[in-house]
Amino acid sequence: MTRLDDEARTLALNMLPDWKALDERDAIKRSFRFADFNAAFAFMTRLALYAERHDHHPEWFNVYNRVEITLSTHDAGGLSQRDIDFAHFADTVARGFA
Ligand code: H2B
Repeated sequence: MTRLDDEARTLALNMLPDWKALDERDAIKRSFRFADFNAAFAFMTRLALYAERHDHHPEWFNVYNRVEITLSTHDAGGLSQRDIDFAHFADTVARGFA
């Protein structure tokens, strides 16, 4: 897996308006909010199965109904297409809980 170049990165992030690039490193982050912990954990379970299937894992933080996710490809030292794909999957799953 290789890091996205500047043009690919810009194009990809334009399609993920809810995700913000971090200042401190090459990673993107989004916070999700759900009705309650049950919904948040169900969301995390869907993402956990995706992560295992794709061997690509999120950095995340959960408090009750809030899930903060940071995505970066550690092996590549920055953002790769795997992070973009994961972010789209997370957005799609979250929409199912709205
Ligand atoms: N997840 C993320 N986010 N970045 C990686 O580089 C990565 C991963 N590498 N999950 C995988 C696992 C690697 O460590 C294993 C050995 O395939």
